[in-house]
Amino acid sequence: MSSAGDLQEIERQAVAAIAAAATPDDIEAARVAHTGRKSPLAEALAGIGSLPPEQRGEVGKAGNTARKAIESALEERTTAIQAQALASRLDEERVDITLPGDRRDVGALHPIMQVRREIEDIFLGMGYAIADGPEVETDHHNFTALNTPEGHPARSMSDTLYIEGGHKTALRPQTSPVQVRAMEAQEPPIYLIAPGTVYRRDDVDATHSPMFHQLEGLAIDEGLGMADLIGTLQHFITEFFGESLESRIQPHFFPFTEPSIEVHVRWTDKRGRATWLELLGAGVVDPNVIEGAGYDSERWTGFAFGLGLDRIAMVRHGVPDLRLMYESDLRFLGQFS
Ligand code: FA5
Repeated sequence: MSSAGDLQEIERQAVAAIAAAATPDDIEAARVAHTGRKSPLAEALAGIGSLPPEQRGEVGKAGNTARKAIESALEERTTAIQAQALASRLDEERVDITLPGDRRDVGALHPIMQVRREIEDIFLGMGYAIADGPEVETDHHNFTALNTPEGHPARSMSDTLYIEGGHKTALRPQTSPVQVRAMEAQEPPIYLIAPGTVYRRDDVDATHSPMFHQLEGLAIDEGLGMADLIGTLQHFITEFFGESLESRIQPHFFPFTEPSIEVHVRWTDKRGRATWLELLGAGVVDPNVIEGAGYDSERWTGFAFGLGLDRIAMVRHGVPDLRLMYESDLRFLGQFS
C-alpha cells in the first residue's frame, strides 16, 4: 500500500531521472519508465482504490501532484532536448556564405549584335522606327525598284547569290530592298532603319565576309536633302564613336541615290598602317525610286544610307580582322561580354 510519502518519493526519483535524460532516446525511456503502465506511479495510483476511504483523499492528492510534476518535468526536458538537437544540427549544417560559389558562364550578345542595338538606340532617339524585311528577296525589291538596270554588275551571278540558278530570287546583297518594301506599304513621311543580314559572293579577307550585316536608313519627307543626310550621319558618328574619330566623305555612285557618297573613318589596318576604312554608303534618294513607289517626287524627297555593322564593330573595338568575329572563339568573344 502506498502512502503520500511514497508518492513524493516516486515523484522525486522520476523528476531526477528525467532531468538526467540527455538525448531523445533517454527521454523516451524515462517517459515509459515513469509514466508507463508498469511504472511505480501507475502502480501506486492503481492501489489507491484499495486504501481505507479516509486515506484515499490524501494519497489521491499526492498521486495527482506527483503525476502533474512528472508530466511537466517530461515536457520541459523534451523541449530542452529538442532545442539542443536543433541548435547542434544548425551548427553542423552551417553554410559558409563567404565561400565563393561555383561560377557559371553567362552568355552575352555577340559584339556585332551589341553594336546593332546601340545604333538602333541612337536612331530611335532621332525618331526613326525599326523595319524588317526578308533575307530571300525578289529581283524587283533587290534591284528593279532600286533603279538598278539590267546588266548592272551587282545583278550578276558573280556578285549575288541566287536561289534557283535563275536571275529572279536571291539572298539580298544589301538591306536596301527594305526601303522599297516600306515605301510600298506606307505613305510619307517615313523615318526608318532596317538592320539585318546580307549575302554577297565576296571573297573573304580582313574587311570582307560573304555574310555580313548592314543597317539601312531611309528618310522621306518634304524638303529633305544632302545637308540633312550629312548632319544625320555626323550626329550618328559622334554619338557612337565620340568626337575624336576622324571621318571623311567622298563622292560615290549608287543606282538608287543621286548624288551618292561614302563615309570613311580613320583606322589602323592588320599591318598596323593608319589608313581609311569605308563604313557606309549613302545619298539622296533618286526621284525614279520615289516615283516607282507611287509618291510625287516634286513634293517628297529624302535620303538613304547603308552602314556596315561588322566594320563598325571592328572600328569600335580596334579589331584588325573581320574574320575574328565569325570564328566563334570564346577567347575572342569573351572580351566583349
Ligand atoms: C550598299 O550596300 C548600299 N546598299 C548602301 C546604300 C544604302 C547606299 C542606301 C545608298 C543608300 P556598299 O556595297 O558600299 O553599299 O556596302 C555598304 C557597307 O557595307 C560598306 O560601306 C561596308 O561597310 C559594308 N560591306 C560591304 N561589303 C562588305 C563585306 N563583304 N563584308 C563586310 N562588310 C561589307
